Amino acid sequence: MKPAVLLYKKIPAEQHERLLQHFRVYTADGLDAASLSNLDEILPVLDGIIGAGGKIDREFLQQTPKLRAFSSISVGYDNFDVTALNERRIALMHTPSVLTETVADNIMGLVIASARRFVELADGVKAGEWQASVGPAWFGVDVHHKTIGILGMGRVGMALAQRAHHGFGMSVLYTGRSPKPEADHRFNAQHCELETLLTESDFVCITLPLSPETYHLIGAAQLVKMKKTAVLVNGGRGDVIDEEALISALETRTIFAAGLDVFSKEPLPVSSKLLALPNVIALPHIGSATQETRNNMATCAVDNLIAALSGNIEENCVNSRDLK
Ligand code: 8YV
Repeated sequence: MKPAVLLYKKIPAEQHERLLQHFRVYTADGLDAASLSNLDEILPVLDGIIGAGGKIDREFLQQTPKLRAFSSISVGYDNFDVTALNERRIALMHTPSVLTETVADNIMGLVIASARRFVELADGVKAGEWQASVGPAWFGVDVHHKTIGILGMGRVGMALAQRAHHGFGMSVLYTGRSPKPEADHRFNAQHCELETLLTESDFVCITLPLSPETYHLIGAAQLVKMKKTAVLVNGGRGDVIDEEALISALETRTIFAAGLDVFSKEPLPVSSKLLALPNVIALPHIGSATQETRNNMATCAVDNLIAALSGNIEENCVNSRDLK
């Protein structure tokens, strides 16, 4: 009998078809409490699960005693209790690489849009406020030849540095446990302490995953070190920033602006104070949300599930070392 899998996110028909060729496929619309209550009889028979989002903790895993592989249609895996997965020897697969360039495009877009105030000024035009040639009240700040500070010089950080340095002539600073010779060589990038990056950068861009080490890495004490003209961009995870501290810093113009694709709570509640601030661009977590990239992520995640359930966890497995 084919292994049983649960698909809890819509994927392109071609990829759904591939799952059907290999597995008995059950479907659900998400993994929230309401969807889970319909899955009582399915969870205990599952060999694999594929989808994105949801909280996968010990309590969830208790309901899936046969589970061998979880294929997340994402690169981030902060919603998983990896220790609990390891204890149960469940492989956690993810989709790095395929979204790198698209996420970097989005972050660079936020850099430009925040610096040049695209959203605020376009809203002004729509509201009939463009009555004369633009003066200082609508001026932005330059991007080209400024300094970009990248928190997290991983795949996305490298792709962002490529755009910033070679496209916009920017100087690149970055933090991280150790220097990355490839970044230094390709982008003349400089590895530095967080404090130096904050004080010297015109654009501070977060590409970090969420972990106990990165939780609220940017709070009031860090924001106050940034230049008054600086822009903070977050394309990693919302909780890397202390959102309350950021709101205060934007209200008091401690920094110039923020471009945010990710938030502490998603979807961002309409009551969030961030939405009342003119110097904030808030996007609905669209870093990887292009047709091509979401297609590639679904393909990669299906490949990953097929591989993992046939015992191959060489590629794209978060916890392969722990399972050896
Ligand atoms: C999406 C992301 O939120 O991959 C990630 O970690 O943050 C984004 O690409 C996710 O893939 C949802 O489908």
